[in-house]
Amino acid sequence: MKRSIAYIAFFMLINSAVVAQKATAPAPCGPLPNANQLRWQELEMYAFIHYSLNTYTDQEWGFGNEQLSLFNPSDLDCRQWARVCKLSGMRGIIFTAKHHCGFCMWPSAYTDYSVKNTPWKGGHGDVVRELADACRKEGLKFAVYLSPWDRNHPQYGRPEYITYFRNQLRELLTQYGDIFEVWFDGANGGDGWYGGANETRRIDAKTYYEWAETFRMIRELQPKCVIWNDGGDRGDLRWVGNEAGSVGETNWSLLNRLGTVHGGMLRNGLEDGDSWVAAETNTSIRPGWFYHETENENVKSLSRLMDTYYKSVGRNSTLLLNFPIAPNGRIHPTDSLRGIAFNRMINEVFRTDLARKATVEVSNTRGGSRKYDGRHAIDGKTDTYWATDDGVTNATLTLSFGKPTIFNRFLAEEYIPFGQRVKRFALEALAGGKWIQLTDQLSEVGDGMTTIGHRRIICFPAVTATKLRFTILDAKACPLISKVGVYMAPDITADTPDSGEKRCANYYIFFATDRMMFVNLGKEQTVTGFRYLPPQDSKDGTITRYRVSATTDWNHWEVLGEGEFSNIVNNPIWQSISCKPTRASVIRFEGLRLAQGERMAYSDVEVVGK
Ligand code: FUL
Repeated sequence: MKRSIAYIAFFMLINSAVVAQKATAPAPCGPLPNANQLRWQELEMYAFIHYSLNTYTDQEWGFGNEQLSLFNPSDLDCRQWARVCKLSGMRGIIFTAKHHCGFCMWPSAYTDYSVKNTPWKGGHGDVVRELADACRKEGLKFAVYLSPWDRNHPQYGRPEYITYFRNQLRELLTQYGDIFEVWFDGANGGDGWYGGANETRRIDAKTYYEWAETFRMIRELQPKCVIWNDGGDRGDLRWVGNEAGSVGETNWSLLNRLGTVHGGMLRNGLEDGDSWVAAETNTSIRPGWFYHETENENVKSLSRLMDTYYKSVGRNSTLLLNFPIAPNGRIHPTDSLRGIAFNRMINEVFRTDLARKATVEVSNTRGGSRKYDGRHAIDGKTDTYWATDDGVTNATLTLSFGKPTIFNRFLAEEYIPFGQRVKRFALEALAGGKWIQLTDQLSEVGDGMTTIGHRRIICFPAVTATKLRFTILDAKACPLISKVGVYMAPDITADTPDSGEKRCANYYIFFATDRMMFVNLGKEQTVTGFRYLPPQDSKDGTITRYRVSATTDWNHWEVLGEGEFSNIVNNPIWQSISCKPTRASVIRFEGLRLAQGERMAYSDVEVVGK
């Protein structure tokens, strides 16, 4: 008897050795991420911090001639910023070292337009240094935003400016320790102060900045840094084409190294792209990027932030979430509380992975080997995975929970060091003895069951089921699934709605010309402001320069405000104009300049009154 057991054991050993031999490692598929891109992807969420002279002028874009004396925060505390960001689940901070106005938050040796000529700390302060130190102390990574467009610099638009720009970048890359990312904003509105020239300067964003040389310098000075670049040569990662906080349900981490990138490619990537250029979703916790007191009531709600999380991190992207700094030099309490609640909610949703206790069954295992079997998708390790045989691009993984179990979230991750592969998948739950199809509740296009990549999260109404079947319908090569997870998220739909997004249509609105709108209030009243929500689905007719006037007799008009709607094209949010209390029965709203098209357009307007 003993002998026969020994024989059986011997044969089993031989057999598993044969099986193990058949299971060759899967070959990498298509363009692969490099070590920097992989490290960056693991960050998942990191913060943007917008702070500059704009904070003191209540603007989104400074013109470049703002007074240096404005910068004198009473209570600037970079440690508070870092702590709030950390508690909000952010693993790093990207700081606006220089925004479009050209004001430098560090004492650059190459310009006078910096903190060194402000009253703050008698001109001896350096916000970049304080923040870099605070990040290090809190265990966060640090990165810089350096605006290529500089509305202050006299030589902007000429070749000399490129030397200036690189000198500044060198300062940032050599004096503040490790930098994990550089962010080169593509915005270029043309107008600016430019050392007093006060004119419009147009540049060719593709050629003017000579990015190749700048990139070479970055690689040399900070070899572990990733480059975000929107305006010219391809960087290491890409913009998602909007600032609202979502990337496409289909999101390939690929683009072509050369050629023009248009909106659809930013949103969805390029299935057959020749380079790894993964998506970074950037959005602000408030409507604007800079602090505006008028937006204190409009800090994004928890449900809105969770939606953003699912539509960014849950769609194979990272999330770059902005926290503006208030004039006192701190993150506003509403923003910090909301950020912290956001992180707590993420932890709450993903605390218990119901897949970990389930049994798993797959339709195919690579070489029949234990090394690649389905359990690796639920073992909690990121470097093991379930893999199929070469050529098997249609396969199922079924989780059995043992008893009826309620859940409303599904998560899947691919082993991306070997490339992004899955093109399409399906989810079904066995509820009450019947298989029912689950689809993505947040999908804007189709059923949302397309790419996976680093992480894909599918949200659906809660279902009570004994089994969950995950079917890969199509893939570029044998799928490598490092994780599947199943969760039950709390219902947070009763959360505070975004008060800034209400619609008001109590007025009689009509147009005198393509560029002139009248808002008839019906009766005379005291007006203290006017708000404009640009079109939400197209740039056509979006007003970038405006004039608002008021009358009580259609004869005498009082101008309530005139100016620029900064960054309205990329971030088409409510724009607010305040004015001194003025009696009015009709408001005249003029579109002095449009982003595109001939006819001004709007999604909504609102007259603010007493
Ligand atoms: C935009 C800029 O114009 C905004 O001011 C902001 O910095 C945002 C992150 O990028 O393009």
